[in-house]
Amino acid sequence: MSDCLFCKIIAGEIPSAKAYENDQVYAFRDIAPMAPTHVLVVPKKHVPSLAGADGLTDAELAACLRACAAVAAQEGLEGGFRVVSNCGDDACQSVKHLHFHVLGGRKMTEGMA
Ligand code: DGP
Repeated sequence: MSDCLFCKIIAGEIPSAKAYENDQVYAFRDIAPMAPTHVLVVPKKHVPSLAGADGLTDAELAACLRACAAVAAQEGLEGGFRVVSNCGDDACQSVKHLHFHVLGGRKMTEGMA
């Protein structure tokens, strides 16, 4: 999508700190990290959120979760990590391109909300 921030990042039109990439997925460091490791994993195909995941094949959706695990391993998050995908306004999703936050490198808080 031409007006989508993350599509522009995937296309290299906006710079990002790449953390991981394969044919289906691009991952880069969040501009405002909330943990020592905070990487955003995004499908290269534009869908607005998890609620729009029907726009991805099962393989493309699975590739996102596999990439989250690959990022965690690459970043050395042996102690654990958290994966979050905000979906819609009630979840405070600010960028309307499906993405998964991979957070780690410190003890997470117990609450998720
Ligand atoms: P969410 O609120 O779940 O939609 O998360 C969007 C994230 O995207 C937020 O943590 C900040 C990050 N972000 C926004 N703009 C940019 C950008 O231009 N570059 C990078 N690397 N991250 C961005």
